[in-house]
Amino acid sequence: MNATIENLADHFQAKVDAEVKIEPKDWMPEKYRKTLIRQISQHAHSEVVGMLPEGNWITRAPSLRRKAALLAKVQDEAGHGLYLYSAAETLGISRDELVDQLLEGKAKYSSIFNYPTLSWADIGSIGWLVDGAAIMNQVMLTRASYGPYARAMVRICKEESFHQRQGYEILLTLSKGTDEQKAMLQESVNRWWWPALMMFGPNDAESTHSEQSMKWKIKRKSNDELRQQFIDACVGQAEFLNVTLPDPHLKWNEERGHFDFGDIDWEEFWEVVKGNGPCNRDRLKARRKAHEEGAWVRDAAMAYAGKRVESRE
Ligand code: FAQ
Repeated sequence: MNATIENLADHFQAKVDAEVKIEPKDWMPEKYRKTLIRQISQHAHSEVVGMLPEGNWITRAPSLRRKAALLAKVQDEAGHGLYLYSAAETLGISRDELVDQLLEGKAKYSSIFNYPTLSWADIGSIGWLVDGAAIMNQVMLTRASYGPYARAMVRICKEESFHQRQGYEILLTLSKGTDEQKAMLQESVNRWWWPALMMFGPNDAESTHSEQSMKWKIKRKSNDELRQQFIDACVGQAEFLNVTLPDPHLKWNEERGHFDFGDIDWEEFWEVVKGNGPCNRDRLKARRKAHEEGAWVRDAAMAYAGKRVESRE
């Protein structure tokens, strides 16, 4: 690093340490820019791909009220994707490039969305556990050092909180229902619990980016810290639902002041991340199809935008 870059880097870190937000036109280390593009775009892709498992149940929601809420939730996820793509674009990459990376299978998105939704209870479990895990992770991101990302996350977190409640309420209704409904609830929680814990990413010792991202105040808490917080919060919520979390090792540890829990199947996690989960291929196929079938909408929008520019000239 030459002297000037070193000065700039020191100044940048001092700003981060002093909690001054970094804005798009400010100088930033190239690795900070790249880390943000990576994380924000993975997050945007997750929101967009995340519409698929739930979208699968819109036509089969058990009542008009449930259908309206689910439809609104899925639309919210599309909105989150859009705010996040916009935040990533402020870092000097275009949305087209980001979307291409997803469609070509080069970009990651959250492992959780590669699991199927097999019953109506899964819509409740996604709200409770998947949105619950997402909020646990994302509240810290409302204080991320990069201004456009932090500001996008404020609204996203508010909406995710509503999503979490609508999911929990679905499960609460099932928990007071027939034996069949209670069994459906338990079966669904059995399937979603471990994948939800994987959402927080690898253990701290295996996490390649955490240390630097925490120094840059992109992340404020480590993967393991957040996972533990999530588990601690879920145990009481599960009791209230009268449901058993599928982990025989789950036990309060007085000394640690936290619940101990069993081993996560990291082999499964990495297989899903590598593209070999139960639905990876279907998810990308569905996104590619949507992109191709939406080409005329993009063309029409661009033609209209072109006309407006022409008429102003
Ligand atoms: N899945 O070094 P770390 C939602 C990758 S949104 C796939 O620990 P980092 C809303 C990671 O990218 C859910 N890959 O990485 C919703 C890295 O690979 P790379 C998404 C994962 O970035 C609800 C490698 O492993 N949320 O649910 C996963 O410091 C319902 C090493 O990992 C966000 O994206 C994973 N689970 O920490 C929507 C939040 N975990 O890039 C619809 C923002 C790790 O070097 C319905 N992101 N990897 O090739 C973050 O907070 C972070 O990026 C972490 C990972 C915590 C996900």
